[in-house]
Amino acid sequence: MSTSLTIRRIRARAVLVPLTRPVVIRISTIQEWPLILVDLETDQGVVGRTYLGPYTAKTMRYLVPALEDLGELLAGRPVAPVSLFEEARKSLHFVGYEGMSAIAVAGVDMAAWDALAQARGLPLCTLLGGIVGGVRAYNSNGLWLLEPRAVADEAGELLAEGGFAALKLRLGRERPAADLETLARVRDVIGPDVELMVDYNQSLDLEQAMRRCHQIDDLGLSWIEEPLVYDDLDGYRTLREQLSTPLQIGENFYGPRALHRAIAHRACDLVMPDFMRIGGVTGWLRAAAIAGASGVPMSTHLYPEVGAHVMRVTETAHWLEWQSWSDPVLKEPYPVVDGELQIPDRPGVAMEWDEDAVARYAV
Ligand code: SMN
Ligand code: MG
Repeated sequence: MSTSLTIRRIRARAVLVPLTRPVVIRISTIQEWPLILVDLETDQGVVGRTYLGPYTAKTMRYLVPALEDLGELLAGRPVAPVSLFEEARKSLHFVGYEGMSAIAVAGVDMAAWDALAQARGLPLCTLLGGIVGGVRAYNSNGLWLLEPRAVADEAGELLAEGGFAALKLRLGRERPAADLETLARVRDVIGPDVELMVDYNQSLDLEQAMRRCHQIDDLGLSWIEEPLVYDDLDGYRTLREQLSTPLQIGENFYGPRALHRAIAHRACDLVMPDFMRIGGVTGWLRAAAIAGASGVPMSTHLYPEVGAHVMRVTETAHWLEWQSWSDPVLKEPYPVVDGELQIPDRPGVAMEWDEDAVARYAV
């Protein structure tokens, strides 16, 4: 049976949502989280929804018109996500399909998958061949580059937020000793059994990374994420050969081929694509096939709702990154129970906007 759903237009709205715990990393501090709310309207009344979180408020000025332009291009087309993905991407070949182009296409893709699943009356993971359920998650809501004592206190709070068994800590302070003190204090608070990941957010050069990663290599960490600038695959490979802790990268992969390149280059042990960069659900499924065939564990980056659905059908599914940053604009945020994000048994990805909140945070 062919789909009877056709695209009418794409509506994109920018909001700035206040963060309970501001993001503090070496390269910036973020107090309010920018979100573009994407509504893919169909002629049949179904509305596919997703959001994009492009890190800076100003970026939204370029992405909103790009999304609306794609809506004009695709108006009248059937809601067939893979075909839409190809057409949207090809329309941007000349400008290149990384960066803003890729992010806009990912937004269309995620909204299209949501619309299709809604129209079929199935949760997205069911449409993809999986079963609704929980997905093991780590709490990534905090533990930024604050003073060591404050970070340790926060670690206790974060564990209690949803019965979590894993947390991610940010590293890369000016003084390596302050990072080490933070790790020791956090471990004291959480005990030996909680899994701990660390993220340097690309803040080190190779020489610093060698020194600083060796200092933490025997702490039983679950992974060390992005110590180097994201595209230095040679550096990552060198580092990986020296470390026993798994090296994690992927939030900056633009498209499945970037993931393939990193794995083929032996630059990492683990991968964690971001939905707006890997190419939404379509890009994720293609990347997951490569990670699966290579035996590389795959985790999500941001986008916990759509992330939960695709993790249920990902061969090497590892950890879901959980943040509650979009919760303020959602009517019914996904619950966390015993450290697992629970997929609701509702059609699509089931994200309806809380329109009062959207009006409050509109920019
Ligand atoms: C991150 C995510 C969002 C904002 C800043 C940093 C981080 C992560 O790299 O992996 O969670
Ligand atoms: Mg990261």
